Amino acid sequence: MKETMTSQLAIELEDKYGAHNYHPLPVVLSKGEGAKVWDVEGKEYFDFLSAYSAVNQGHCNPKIISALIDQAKILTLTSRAFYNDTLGVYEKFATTFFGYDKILPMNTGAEGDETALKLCRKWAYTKKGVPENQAKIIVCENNFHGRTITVISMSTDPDSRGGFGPFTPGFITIPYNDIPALEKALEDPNVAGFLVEPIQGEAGVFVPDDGYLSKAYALCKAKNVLFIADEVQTGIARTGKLLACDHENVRPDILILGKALSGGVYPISAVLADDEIMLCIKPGEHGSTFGGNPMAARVAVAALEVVKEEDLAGKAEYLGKIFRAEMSKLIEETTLVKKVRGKGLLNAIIVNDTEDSQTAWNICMKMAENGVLAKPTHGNIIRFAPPLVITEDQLYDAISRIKKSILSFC
Ligand code: IF1
Repeated sequence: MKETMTSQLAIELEDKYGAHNYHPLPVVLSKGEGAKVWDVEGKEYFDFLSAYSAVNQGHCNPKIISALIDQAKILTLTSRAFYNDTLGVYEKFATTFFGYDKILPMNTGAEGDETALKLCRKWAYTKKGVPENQAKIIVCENNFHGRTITVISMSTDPDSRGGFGPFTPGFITIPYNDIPALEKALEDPNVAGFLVEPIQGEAGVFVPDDGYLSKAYALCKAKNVLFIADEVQTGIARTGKLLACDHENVRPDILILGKALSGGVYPISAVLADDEIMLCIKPGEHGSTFGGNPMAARVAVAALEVVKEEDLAGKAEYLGKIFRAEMSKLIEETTLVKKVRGKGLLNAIIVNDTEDSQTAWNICMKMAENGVLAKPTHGNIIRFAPPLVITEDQLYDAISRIKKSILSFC
């Protein structure tokens, strides 16, 4: 007899049979629609994490789901050993949508970053003339680009890299949002690229100074170094523009996308670049079994159409201003909230406590009780990133629940 699922049972099953590589909030979700999710017992929540900005188009977006279901009945996977009738259509759509010559389709964000690193190194050896195996890539402290060995080799977070050595060489680490430090690092003639998040998400929604991205881009261009933007979390309208780099009119030499490229329906990532860079990788030099499969091709086109048809960037811009204005009022009302920061609907509050305090976690537990789901990033920072389809009324409703939760600790 099939056991009736309960939250408790779900948690027990995961604890007994699953790796313990996460510490989730004790909420067991079973349904999602738009900006809302429901747990196994039917309790309703506003989702203010959006699976780390993968569900920008809303949970189970009907247009994306119907593209998935439609293609699933026809052809799901061919591998790239053969052509198929969906990939080229997607590639033309996506390169036109973002304004690049070519796209290299992958699956996860980490694979997107890995692909960008390989592309940058290949370009360094074949086009810039960097001696073989001498290419260096500049990265920023407190970055987050994924969990593979080479990607954590770039990380400065002990939790991400501790105990996983030895690490991949060839990275120079500089402070984020520090133009002089970048200028100095660029003096090394073997530098091939600068990989940067336009806003550091995991680090706690660190928004760099206005002009940082454009100055960094100019410095890279002056030294014939590729500007590589990891927009896996900040892209696809999350920060109020299609790409976070658009806020400064910076066009990355290599653009990395993931997460909401599928609206959270399917693992899809991509790297976009112009021919001079992209064609450095020759047939047989890179790929993946599922990269650019027909399901991903159909889902990604639908997900991007939703972004444009529903003006999700405009919504994120407008609603994000309301969110920050309302949350900033808390700074006057309680010492518990030290700062509010973000762009579009990628925001965070800094809880006036130390990194290792339980306060942020306890606030998230109270918010869950009050019907809003969010999770602390580092210790005392709570990220707020609802689906971009949230309505203004829903946003105000969620804000009042968030305020009530925070003020219950005062
Ligand atoms: C986890 C963090 C966020 C990303 C950026 C690449 C990737 C990510 C800017 C890799 C992925 C996810 C990974 C997930 C939780 C989440 C996360 F907390 F880990 F750091 F969003 F901030 N570039 N971020 O944010 O993409 O391979 O996961 O598809 O690992 O716990 P992925």
